[in-house]
Amino acid sequence: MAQLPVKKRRPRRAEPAGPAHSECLVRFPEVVLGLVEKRMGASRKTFLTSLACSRGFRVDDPCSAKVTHVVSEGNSGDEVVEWLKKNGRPPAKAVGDGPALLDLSWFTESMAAGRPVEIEPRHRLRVTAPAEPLEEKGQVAPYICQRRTPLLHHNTALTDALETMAEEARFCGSDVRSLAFSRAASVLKSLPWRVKRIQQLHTVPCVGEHSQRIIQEMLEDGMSAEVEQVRQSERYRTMKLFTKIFGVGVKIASQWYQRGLRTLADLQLHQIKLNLEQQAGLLHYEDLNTPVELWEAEAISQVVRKAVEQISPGATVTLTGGFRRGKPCGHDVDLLITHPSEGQEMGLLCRVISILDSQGFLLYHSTHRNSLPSLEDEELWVSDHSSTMDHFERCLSIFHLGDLAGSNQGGAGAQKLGASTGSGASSLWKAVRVDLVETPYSQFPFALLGWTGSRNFERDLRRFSKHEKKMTLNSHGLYHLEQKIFLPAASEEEIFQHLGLEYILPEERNA
Ligand code: 8DG
Ligand code: CA
Ligand code: CA
Repeated sequence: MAQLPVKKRRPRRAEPAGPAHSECLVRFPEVVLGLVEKRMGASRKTFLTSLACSRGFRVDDPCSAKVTHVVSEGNSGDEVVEWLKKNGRPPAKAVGDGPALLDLSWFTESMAAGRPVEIEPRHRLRVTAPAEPLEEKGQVAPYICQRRTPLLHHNTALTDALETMAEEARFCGSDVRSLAFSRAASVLKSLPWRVKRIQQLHTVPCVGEHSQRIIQEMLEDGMSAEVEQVRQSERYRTMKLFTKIFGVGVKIASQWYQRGLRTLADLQLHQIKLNLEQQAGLLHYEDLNTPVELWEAEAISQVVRKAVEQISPGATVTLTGGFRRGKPCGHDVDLLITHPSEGQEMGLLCRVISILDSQGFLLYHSTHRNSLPSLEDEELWVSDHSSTMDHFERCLSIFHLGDLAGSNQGGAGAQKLGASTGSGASSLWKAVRVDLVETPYSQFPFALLGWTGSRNFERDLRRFSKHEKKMTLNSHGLYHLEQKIFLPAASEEEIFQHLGLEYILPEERNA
């Protein structure tokens, strides 16, 4: 990591990089840094500017409209916004419209990596000033991707009830009904107020008649008899038990239920034939249904990162899925692997898997080969499945998470504990589900958007693209169906721009 000199404070107006810097070779034309002098001081700013230029970054006056990444040290997000305003930068029209406001940690990591690293939630400065509302007062946008949906919201009891109903409908094979409940739950999560009366929802979209009935019951009685009945029902409980086995979907669980099976032990009693995935799922049932915590996800990311760097220096590993949306825990770990030189990523995943396997990290894995003939094939983008297709090389795995917290040495720790015979709460190690995906650099922003979720957010983003913009969006790219062109993007922000949508931060996609 770059050694930074001790801070020196000298109040002076921010200045653009001098002529010496402009002579440096620009390697990242899409990124323009602006360093905030407040608290950083002029001499340190000059040093950091030279450092950035020597690494191929453009640096400009932070108040310039060209700046895409504003970096500051020791200031809060609000202080930076205030400082920019005072120094003449026009205010952003909406949250997300304007440069990313970043802590120095993003800068130092980027300098160390020799390229702009992926912006993670921890890099962003929090702006608490009231955001420009996305919707007119009293109006809620119809598509989830037009709304901001935080992780913590005001209507948890109602959304839990609706999500139970959505799950029950899915267990019955009624995807349409399930989606309706799920959409109603999503919209309630986005409301910046607590629902107290059903009348408040009359102008809110996506809350159908049945959802309204459930909500009304909840508001009047504090519970819904219908939801409680579902939760207590033998079928719902059994379906939940079975579908929580990795590799078991609604169809199989339903067949087992029809045959009279009710417990995990029944699977053995009835000598049910399980595939390898399901066998692993059953063997590690308890662990795989214990939430994965953020530190565990980060420890696994680090193990994968080490293996990746061993094979291909410069390649990156990005933690995505729910953790990228700011969730403190999740049901699995989703990792995207790419390399800034297009083509260098090819075969990487396969070799990473083989290293991880030899280090004793993999309890189970199954790789899915890239089956994509050619993205240039227009038929592919016009077909019905185009928006959900995902042809990346990927691996569904179960990781052996050793005593990483104690040893902080992935391989060594896991090997030491590799002889453990079982998982479970009392064991020193834990089985964790991990999805690994290899993506070409040019498709990375699309893959990142696609794998960040939530599923509801993604579904509506694709629906919006198709119905409102005549475009097909998936984890590989964005295709304009009428103009018959691909719309490339170097960041998630650019994809939102192509779609004419305000940028929604990952933490606001918890629909
Ligand atoms: P959790 O693990 O925290 O409980 O939730 P999550 O991270 O939101 O859910 P997830 O099931 O791990 O899925 C994360 C995102 O990845 C979600 O938006 C859906 C997406 N995703 C898959 N499989 C595939 C796939 O095959 N292709 C694409 N493009 N996305 C996928 O889960
Ligand atoms: Ca996940
Ligand atoms: Ca996943």
